[in-house]
Order: sequence, then structure tokens, then C-alpha cells
Amino acid sequence: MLDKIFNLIVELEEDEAIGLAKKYIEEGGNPQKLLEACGNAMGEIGQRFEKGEYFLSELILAGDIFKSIMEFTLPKLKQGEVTKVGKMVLGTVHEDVHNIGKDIFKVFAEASGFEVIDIGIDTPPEKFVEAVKEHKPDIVGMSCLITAGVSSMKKTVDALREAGLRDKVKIIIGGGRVDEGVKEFAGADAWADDAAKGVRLCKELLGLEG
Ligand code: B12
Repeated sequence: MLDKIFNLIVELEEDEAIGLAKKYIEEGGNPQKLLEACGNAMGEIGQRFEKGEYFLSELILAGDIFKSIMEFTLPKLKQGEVTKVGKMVLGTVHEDVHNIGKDIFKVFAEASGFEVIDIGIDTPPEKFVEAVKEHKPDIVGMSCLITAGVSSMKKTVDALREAGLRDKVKIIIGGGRVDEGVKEFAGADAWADDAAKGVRLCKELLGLEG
């Protein structure tokens, strides 16, 4: 069924894709596997966009389909009581409005015991600084899907350093546009391009078992 959902999303068959995804969840399907299939479909849609086969309107529709599926899938990931392991300020960086991956990572982190303060999308460095001053998190998470966001991440880390806060937090970056080189460039402590790995790394950064 997951292959079918993948294909329906890639072909932007909105109603059918959402309907089948709902059926999958109602029949006890694995929410993580469903999100993985949706994420893979987004990757394929991104490639079609790059090749000029899809346009911005298709990206927008794809985002809407994914958001509708997340509405009934993310609550399934939330378990009952979890032991609190730490606090995180999380946002998508300046100039980047993609929020789907950030929202998924947030739910994964909450399900593992992190209190997450979500400061939204297109977040300027000053807003990260203010949030760190106010909430005193253990971790700052930045999501970035576009090239323009890479320098925003560096500017954010620099702003935290200038405010004397860099050594008080661990910084993890995530999203489709990050890798080891970007981590080094931005001055972050860790990077992940999938939510489950991201949460494991967050725990490791705090000296907890991943
Ligand atoms: C949907 C989409 C949109 C939607 C977003 C809707 C929304 N509400 O988010 C809309 C239409 C708004 C959009 C706009 C644009 N987009 Co767009 N978009 C996509 C698309 C198809 C899917 C993104 C997505 O949701 N993926 C699924 C999620 C689940 O994956 P993810 O974000 O990587 O998240 C996972 C992990 O990375 C991780 N994670 C995410 N965040 C974090 C954070 C932390 C801390 C951690 C640890 C982990 C973590 O957890 C998630 C789950 O495992 C991608 C293609 C792609 N390959 O990603 C292009 C893509 C990102 N977009 C692209 C572009 C170019 C644009 C536009 C510039 C287009 C334009 N001409 O206007 C604008 C940018 C606007 C802006 N200023 O930000 C390019 C970026 C290329 C680049 N290198 O810069 C891509 C890669 C498409 C492509 N191949 O060309 N887009």
C-alpha cells in the first residue's frame, strides 16, 4: 500500500493519496513508514521540479497533500507520558519557509522526551538569540532545505556566539540541504537529514544514550 501512496503523491492525486494514507493508518499501518514514503515522494517531486517537469504550483500542491497526511499521522507518533530529557528551541532558518520536515522532527523529538519551543519558519538570527535567552534550551535545532538558508545558519550560530550563548547550547542542523560540510561551515555540533537520526544525535549531544 505504501508504494501506491508514494505513486499517488508523486502524481499529485490529492484526494486518492490522502484517502489511501488515512486507510493505511486506520488499518494499523506504521506511521513512521508512512511519513518515510511521503518524504520519498517529496524527493521525487523535487527532482521533477528541478528537471522542469513540475512547477511551483505542483510543489505547493505536494506540500498541501503532505500536510493533510501529517494531520492524522503525527498524533499517532505521540505516545503517553515520556521522561523529559531536555529542552530545544527549533526553527526553520531565515529565508526558508519549508516547515514540513521541521514539524515532523518536532514530533519525533517530543515523543522522545524533548520539550520543543517551535519558533517557526523564515526565522532571523535575532529571533533564535531571543528564544535562547528566554527559554534557556539545551539544544538549538535549525531546519534548512534551500541553499540560501546555509548562510542563515552560519549567521545564526555567529549571532549566538556574539551574544555569549554559543557555549551554553548544543546546535543541530537538519533538512535536505545539510551535510558534514555545511555543519562545519555553519559551526554546528551535529547534522541529520532524517528525524529519527536527529533525535538520536540530540540525545548523544547531551551525553544520553542515543
Ligand atoms: C514541498 C516543497 C515546497 C513547498 C513547502 C511547503 C511547506 N509548507 O513546507 C513550497 C511550495 C512552499 C516550496 C517553496 C520553495 N521551494 Co521547495 N520544495 C518542496 C519539496 C518538494 C518537499 C520538501 C519537503 O517537505 N520534504 C519532506 C520533508 C519530510 O523532508 P525534510 O524537510 O528533509 O525533513 C526530514 C529531515 O530532513 C529531517 N529534518 C528536517 N528539519 C530538521 C531539523 C533538524 C534540527 C533535524 C535534526 C532534522 C530535520 O526530518 C524530516 C523527516 O525525516 C522539496 C524537495 C525535496 N527534495 O525536499 C523542494 C525544495 C526544497 N524546494 C526548492 C525550491 C527551489 C523552492 C523555492 C525556491 C521555489 C521557488 N522558485 O519559489 C521555494 C522557496 C521558498 C523559500 N523561501 O523557502 C528546492 C531547493 C533547492 C536548493 N538547493 O535551494 C527543492 C530541493 C526542490 C528541488 N529539488 O529543486 N517548496
